[in-house]
Amino acid sequence: MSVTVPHAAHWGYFDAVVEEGRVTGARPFARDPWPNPLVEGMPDLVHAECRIDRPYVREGWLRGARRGSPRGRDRFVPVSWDRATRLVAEEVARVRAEHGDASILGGSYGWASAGRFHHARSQLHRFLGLGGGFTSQVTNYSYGAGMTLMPHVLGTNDPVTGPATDWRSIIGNARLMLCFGGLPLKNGLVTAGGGGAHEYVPQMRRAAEAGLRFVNISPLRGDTADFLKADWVPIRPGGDTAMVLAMIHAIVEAGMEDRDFLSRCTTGWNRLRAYVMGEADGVPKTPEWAEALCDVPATMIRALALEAARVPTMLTATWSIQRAEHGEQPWWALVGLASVLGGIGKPGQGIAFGYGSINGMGTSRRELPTVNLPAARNPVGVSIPVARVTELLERPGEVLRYNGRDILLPDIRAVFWSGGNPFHHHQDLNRLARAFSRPETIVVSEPWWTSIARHADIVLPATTTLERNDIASSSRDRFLRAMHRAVPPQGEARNDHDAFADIAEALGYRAAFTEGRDEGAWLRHLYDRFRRACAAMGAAVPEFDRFWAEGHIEFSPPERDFVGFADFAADPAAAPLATPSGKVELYSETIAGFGDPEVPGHAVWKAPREWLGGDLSRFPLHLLSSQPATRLHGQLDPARAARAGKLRGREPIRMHPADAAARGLAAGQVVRVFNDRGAALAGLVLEEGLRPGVVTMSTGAWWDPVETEAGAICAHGNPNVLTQDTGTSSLGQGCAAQSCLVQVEAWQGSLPEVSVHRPPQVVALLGGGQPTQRFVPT
Ligand SMILES: Nc1nc2c(c(=O)[nH]1)N[C@H]1C(S)=C(S)[C@@H](COP(=O)(O)OP(=O)(O)OC[C@H]3O[C@@H](n4cnc5c(=O)[nH]c(N)nc54)[C@H](O)[C@@H]3O)O[C@H]1N2
Ligand SMILES: Nc1nc2c(c(=O)[nH]1)N[C@H]1C(S)=C(S)[C@@H](COP(=O)(O)OP(=O)(O)OC[C@H]3O[C@@H](n4cnc5c(=O)[nH]c(N)nc54)[C@H](O)[C@@H]3O)O[C@H]1N2
Ligand SMILES: [Mo]
Repeated sequence: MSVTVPHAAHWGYFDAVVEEGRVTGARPFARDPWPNPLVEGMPDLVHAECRIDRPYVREGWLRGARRGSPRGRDRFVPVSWDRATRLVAEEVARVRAEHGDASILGGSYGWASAGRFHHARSQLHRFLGLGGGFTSQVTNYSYGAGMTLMPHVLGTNDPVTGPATDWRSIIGNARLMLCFGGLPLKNGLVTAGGGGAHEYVPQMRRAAEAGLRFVNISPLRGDTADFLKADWVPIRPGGDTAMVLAMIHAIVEAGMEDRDFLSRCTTGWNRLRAYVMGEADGVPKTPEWAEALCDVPATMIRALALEAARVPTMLTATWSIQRAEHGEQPWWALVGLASVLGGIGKPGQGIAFGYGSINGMGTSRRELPTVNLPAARNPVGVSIPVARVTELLERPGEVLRYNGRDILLPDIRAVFWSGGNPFHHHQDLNRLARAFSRPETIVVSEPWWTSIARHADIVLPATTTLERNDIASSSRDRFLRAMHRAVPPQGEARNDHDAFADIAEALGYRAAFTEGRDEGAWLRHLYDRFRRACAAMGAAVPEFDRFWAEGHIEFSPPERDFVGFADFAADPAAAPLATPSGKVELYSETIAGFGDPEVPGHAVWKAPREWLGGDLSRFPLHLLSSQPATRLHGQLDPARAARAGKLRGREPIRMHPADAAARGLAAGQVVRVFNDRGAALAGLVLEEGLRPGVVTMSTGAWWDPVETEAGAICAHGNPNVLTQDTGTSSLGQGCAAQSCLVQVEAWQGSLPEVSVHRPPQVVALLGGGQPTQRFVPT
């Protein structure tokens, strides 16, 4: 007997097939125009060998090894839920009493699962917030630099997060779309909060059919779909700012800048112009100047600039190009180019970031509320920019400069992580691991033995999404999804909400945490709030019971195209931007006032430390670590698609055939990718459509450190052992993973086993529930 139940993940809505208490399949949502095959991996996740079957405590921690003890190597001791709950409660109480609330790091960055009630990070924040607060994290890994910059420049992050000028408007009005970083197909498989409709490909197909001309400015030809028939401009990674400044130069030189827009709608054009034309520093930013930096022929830069000045043009850049040293600059320069073209606020023109980064950017959608767990207030006012987590642990008592402020870094004693994996998302993992030896206690809730679970002292086994009821909701999707529980909790796994409710009880605030509701009551409550908010905006939504029975709600798209900044461009005095001047700030007095010569008041060219234009004597290849086609980050790594994508069990590295030939390397071979920060094994794939000198590896292979004759190495191929852990700049302090040089050589040794998809070593239990080994808890 098999039944199907409606459900959802970030990688798409699906119907789970359940047979005899097991999830045996998943069928994509019937209404999805471009269904995501990754949903088929759901059974592999629920019933994975690496599920955490019960609570555990690190053996060394039980013996009293706390601050300074290396994590990630000890065995784990199975404990009961009662004991785990008590240990966590005692630690929270002790650390709060001895060191203060700010000594708990609870930022817990990460994507967790799609359901909005059981969203692990939201549950954790609620639990820690109501208990006295915690040190938190602001911004994100996706566009941390860009989202700090844009409020200064445009007064909003709408062109990054949406709503952004929609595809209908682009298709109907633009003739040219310049795509920095392309519009990679793989990125459109994912919607934060779950998507019922993958509109990414259908929209682009319509654009191609309408005759819109695309230009793919990216080191990788495959960053635009073949059907777009895009011209490929294989730019040097990190060179975008130079190219964009030179396009501005070419347009000004031709006298084609939109003077009306520049004077009505921007401030500081004279400053940016003086810099670009070389009046400020004696270096005109000509296409010839840029060619030497970004390695795009000056003739091509000039031709593209003048074409953009002649025809209605939409500009876009992927989020990844700001995930680099000085990552703020290419985006700021692009706002400058969009202003010079005068397209901001006109139908189908202007600029937005991320049409190529995630499903739903530019999808027509009514502005409606989403379902969300209400956040509890966090009484501790300390937050760090998320990608500075290693520094936080390394430099207590010191100051971190961020966005014009000095943040005094607290001394972190306890770390909580739920629904995120810093050993997936963070850079320079060997350094992160050293920093993770500093706290006294690390508590992690996870369904699987991911690297963050392996670095915990107390491990709480969480249910997977298919073991609970929930609601999926995304601001970038026109559906709302009922997520029905498919199977009971596996092993002793529990919902994060229930685990934190019990810990809150031990600490005396269960009622505040649960508000007296169980899962069912919470879902009705959150849904009713959403329904009322929709009603206030004139949208009728069915009652909960009907929604739940039918499995989803669909909202019809709005009748009118959405054009970002239309009101502002029509009348900047009547609809000013939320910037100090009310206009687009091509020069920002605020940023200039922060006083960092690396980030002056307008977009500038600053050469990165690690890129192909610099010193290549030791590490001559530029490594781009991109989003994986076969996974979402580290999630789904144990599932079928990701496994099938590996070569001899290792993550692929893509390299131009000429670079491989120069090293005597052949396709299919296992290679060692290395620099001074670390080394990883990878399976070699040759790629003609890649700029020579650039190699790419996807993120997400679970970190599997092993000691070999050649030193420590990730046996599996996690690129974050290689990436540099530095802020984009003192302005955004974003993740700069894309500025990374490496070398690649044949792997000569015997192949170490990849064992990270199996549970770690556990101290075995005998019948009575006591560990076989004697240990003395202290
Ligand atoms: N080198 C390099 N690094 C990067 C990037 C890059 O481009 N290059 N990109 C960055 C970006 S943009 C991002 S967004 C980050 C992503 O980084 P993360 O969001 O941290 O990555 P995920 O693997 O999605 O982590 C989510 C974790 O939540 C766990 N989880 C899922 N469901 C539940 C649940 O119900 N309960 C609990 N407790 N846990 C659950 C999963 O097992 C998983 O370990 O990575 C960043 N890192
Ligand atoms: N399948 C899948 N889709 C995903 C995700 C996933 O894990 N899996 N993650 C989602 C998340 S959290 C995010 S934030 C988005 C991220 O979306 P992005 O940040 O846009 O994704 P990336 O793959 O890092 O980069 C896109 C392309 O930019 C190009 N590029 C890199 N550096 C440069 C440069 O210096 N100059 C130029 N011109 N091009 C460059 C690369 O060739 C790359 O293919 O993806 C989302 N979509
Ligand atoms: Mo992201």
